[in-house]
Amino acid sequence: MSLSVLNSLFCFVLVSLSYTDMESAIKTLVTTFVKSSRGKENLDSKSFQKLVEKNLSGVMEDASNSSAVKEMQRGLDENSDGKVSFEEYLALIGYLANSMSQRKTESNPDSS
Ligand SMILES: [Ca+2]
Repeated sequence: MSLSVLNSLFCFVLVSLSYTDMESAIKTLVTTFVKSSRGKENLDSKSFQKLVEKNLSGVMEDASNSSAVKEMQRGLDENSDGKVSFEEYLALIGYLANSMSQRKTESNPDSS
């Protein structure tokens, strides 16, 4: 698939008025980051703490423990700039998605 085809598909996604569950989930991931960073490219420590506490307390035990969240932020900070970029944030989402899918597999041994 050429880049121009991908671009026109992506434009279609952006103007679509109704989303599937998966599209809504992706949109939520993006808007949550953009809102938390107030449109900037990176989340500072405080914004990251708020994002985690407000949005991930159902899947992360330590979501409201500020030193645990800080430790996690250090683990995500690939370029060591003390901030969380969109890519670093996606690494956290990927990690959470992966552990959710592992839990699902464990609780559903017949499906293997
Ligand atoms: Ca960083």
